Amino acid sequence: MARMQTVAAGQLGPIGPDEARPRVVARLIALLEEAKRRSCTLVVFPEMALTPFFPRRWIPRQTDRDRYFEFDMPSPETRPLFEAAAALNIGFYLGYCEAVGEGQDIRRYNTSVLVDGVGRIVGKYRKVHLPGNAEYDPTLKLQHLEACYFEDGDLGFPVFEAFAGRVGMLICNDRRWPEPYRVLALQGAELVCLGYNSPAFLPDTPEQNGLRTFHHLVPMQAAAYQNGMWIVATAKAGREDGCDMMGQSCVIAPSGEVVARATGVGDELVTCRIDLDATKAYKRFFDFDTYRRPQAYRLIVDRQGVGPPLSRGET
Ligand code: CDV
Repeated sequence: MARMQTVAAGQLGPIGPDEARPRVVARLIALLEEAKRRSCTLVVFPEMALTPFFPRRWIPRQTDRDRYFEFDMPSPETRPLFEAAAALNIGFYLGYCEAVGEGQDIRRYNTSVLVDGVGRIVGKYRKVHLPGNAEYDPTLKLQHLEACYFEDGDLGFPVFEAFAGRVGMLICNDRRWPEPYRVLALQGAELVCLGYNSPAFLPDTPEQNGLRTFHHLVPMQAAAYQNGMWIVATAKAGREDGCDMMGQSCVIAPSGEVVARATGVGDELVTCRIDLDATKAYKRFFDFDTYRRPQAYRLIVDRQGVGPPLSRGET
């Protein structure tokens, strides 16, 4: 039996430095309205979908950083998005900067929420793999200060029953690591929603020769196939705050094939009709119950970085 959903990547063009939340929310609502015309049930928006990607800037004072954070979700400014989604009966994934707590005890995360078709938050994820520097380094051509502005996500990789299936969430750099997908797949995830902000060029990396898009896609395509899952990956695109973003939002099938892809670098809805039951053939092929050998993989959780070779018989 097919479990069909029409899903969309709600790609965003750049968000201006002084673009107020209500203006951004209006852009998100316009994408939801287009999604309704195309019969979508779920729209995946990018990482930090309410603000510019501020970690590429050094902002010394916390009070100045806090304008990028949401202390409530929804807030008076973001509630219209939730109301529009409920009125249109469309769910969404939204990436944003989350602040929790009060006074001296405020914690800040790079977060996403999954919202169902009646405007209810059904899941939250906090980014685990925060790239970049924990301190400002003036010698770098491009700052990336996520590790300075956010704490590591503390919610693990949860999976939620939603949209007729099991849904997990990841954020940007998470997509380059194999472990998150497998942790989601071990909980039966069939669909992974992922928002990202990836520069089109990264100075000081081995990606100067046109490999950026390849390195964006190859881990997701491998993960979709190895774990039997759909992936909807959504970019912030275009030139934002002096930085060209890669765009390339896409939908990846459990076969590992890219089945839908953005063509531009502005606000754009990439839609795809997916069958969650198409995951089954791949999950059956890899048949974790029969073929996985966790006892042989112990090093993956016991060791963080590279160390000496194991002794004979050790795992
Ligand atoms: N926002 C990100 O996580 N960006 C990273 C870059 C900086 C490596 C990414 O994986 O695209």
